[in-house]
Amino acid sequence: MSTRREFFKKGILAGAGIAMLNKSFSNKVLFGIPEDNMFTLPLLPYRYDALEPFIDKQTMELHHTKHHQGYVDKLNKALADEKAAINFSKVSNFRKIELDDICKNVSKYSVAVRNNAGGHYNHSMFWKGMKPNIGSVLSPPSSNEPSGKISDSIKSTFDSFANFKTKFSETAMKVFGSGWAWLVINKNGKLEIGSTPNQDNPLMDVSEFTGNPILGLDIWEHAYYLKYQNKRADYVSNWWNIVNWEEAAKRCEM
Ligand code: MN3
Repeated sequence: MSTRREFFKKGILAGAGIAMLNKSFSNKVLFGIPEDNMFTLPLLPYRYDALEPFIDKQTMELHHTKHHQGYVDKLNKALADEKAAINFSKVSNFRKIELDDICKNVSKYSVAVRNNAGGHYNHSMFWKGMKPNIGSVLSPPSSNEPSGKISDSIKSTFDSFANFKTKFSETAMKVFGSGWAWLVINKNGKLEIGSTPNQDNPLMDVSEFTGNPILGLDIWEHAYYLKYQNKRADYVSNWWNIVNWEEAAKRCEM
């Protein structure tokens, strides 16, 4: 029997076992079983001071080592709690859950999983969605505009890159309290701008705004308050200098 079929068969047997053990349980997470401490903090693809002067080193370090680490730790704990609640001990490891799967099926999980899976997904994407743009002594940082297919899509959807930036920035400014601004590919295959509250994201089955995330901007005060205080507009306009358009273009192809 092929490994794949064996794997699949084990999955079915394990699933049946769970169903027998937990007849009264509401079938949460039955599509997959969390492993202990399965999620870890990803390394940044650049140094903490690499996004200066647009995002300062101290903000980056705290944001990554405290905030993002916190989401990872709490996600692992929340998944372990769900696992304990449905007595998964005999059937562990039959399928590794991917972070995307959790987001897409997040209505089946606890609020703690929703908040922290979102926090982990959103920040992992946020770091990769930025890159250094230091310019040089003689020239200011480059204008940092996309090129190729993603640039064409932006122009055909929003008329111009400038219009797109204005619309995205307005959306970011309108987020009340904490949340995220997004560029996604929606279910019609079109680029669309929107926002989500808290650590929700457009992959989530509970989200009003849905799509495949291409770019995400963290609008929580912890993302900018040390450097920008209450001036969110300055944070947003400076962020355009460090958007990683190559990464965004890659995500369009996924
Ligand atoms: Mn954050």
